[in-house]
Amino acid sequence: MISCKKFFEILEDYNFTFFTGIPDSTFKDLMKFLADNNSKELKNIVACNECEAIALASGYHLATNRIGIVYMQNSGLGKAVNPLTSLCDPDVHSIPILLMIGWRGEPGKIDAPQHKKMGKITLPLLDTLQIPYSILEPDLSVVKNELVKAINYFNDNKGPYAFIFQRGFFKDYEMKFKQSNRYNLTAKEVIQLIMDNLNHKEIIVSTTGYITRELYEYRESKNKDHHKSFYNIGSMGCASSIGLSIALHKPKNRVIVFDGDGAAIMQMGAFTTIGKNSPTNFVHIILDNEAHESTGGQPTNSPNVDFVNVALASNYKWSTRVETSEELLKSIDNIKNRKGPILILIKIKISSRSELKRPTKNPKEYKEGFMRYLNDLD
Ligand SMILES: Cc1ncc(C[n+]2csc(CCOP(=O)(O)OP(=O)(O)O)c2C)c(N)n1
Repeated sequence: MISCKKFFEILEDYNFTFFTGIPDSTFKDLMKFLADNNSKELKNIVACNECEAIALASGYHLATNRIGIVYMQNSGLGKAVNPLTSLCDPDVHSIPILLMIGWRGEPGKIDAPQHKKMGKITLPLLDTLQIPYSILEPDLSVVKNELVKAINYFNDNKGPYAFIFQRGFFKDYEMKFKQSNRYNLTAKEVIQLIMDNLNHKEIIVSTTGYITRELYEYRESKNKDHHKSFYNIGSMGCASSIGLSIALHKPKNRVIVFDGDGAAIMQMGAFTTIGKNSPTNFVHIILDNEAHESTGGQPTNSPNVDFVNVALASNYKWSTRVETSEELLKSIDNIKNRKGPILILIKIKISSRSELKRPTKNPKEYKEGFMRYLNDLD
């Protein structure tokens, strides 16, 4: 394992001080180090998705003639393919970027099912994209040599170059400034309060990360009726669109989407599709902890986003913000006879529970149970 500080010092020696991306737990300690050291010389912009991160690093290069670093989980490589091929590629504008990619689902290692395919194809995908890469060993002299190789490539080819990181690369970093907020509700309490107050005919879709794991744990502790939820364990940001389409095609049942602020921001355009298609049976619930908690609590842009008015401006029919269990109970009661699309924004605290369970079966089994449930609703 490598110290975050020493790793950063090597990058800094070679003039790499601009970072942007979407966090992956592989980089959680490096992210903490960057947050503690954000300054005029060192800048880290947490982007809304990996496509945007590539664009930000490109703008940085255009403005400064320096090379930016984009960090991402390999799941985000798919999102980045378009700007990598049509913006940065040596066949187009030829913009050098150093990619730092966390290798989830690495073949032969145990990881969650949503990472399996991308884990297998990460290196072949980079080959197809003609992006050279090094799988970094956690050794400072190796890092230095590989960086020199990347710089030589940038000098000759002016295109993206990737460093691949296996899990456990970075040593733990104790953060001086702890990310927190002023809210009291936890994700567990919110899910329990809402689920206990539904009539159980609702169709539930939940977003990737801890929110799905909280819902799964709730269902485990009650009737184990997992078939009433679609656990969207991958495809971050897509839960609301999956829910929208189910709502349009199952108009007699209410669809509740449990979303995260990071996920909602990642695909913020979905608000406009929801508003345009306006299903009356659609309820969008954002559990907003102002952080990407599932990957280590890195901040999102949420403190600057007025989700309630974004929803109304996108043609949702009702929208509210709650901070306490009393307000939440009131709003659950309030929406019983209201037509959607509805947004409930719930401000919650960062309250990670590392012992949270994960869905244990093959995702296909859950999907099949869910489809049978939807089919029987008619
Ligand atoms: C395209 C993509 N990029 C990054 C990730 C890694 N990732 C998984 S969960 C998560 C954070 C989600 O944040 P939010 O929606 O706010 O929910 P929270 O974790 O705070 O509950 C991230 C970045 C991913 N799954 N997919």
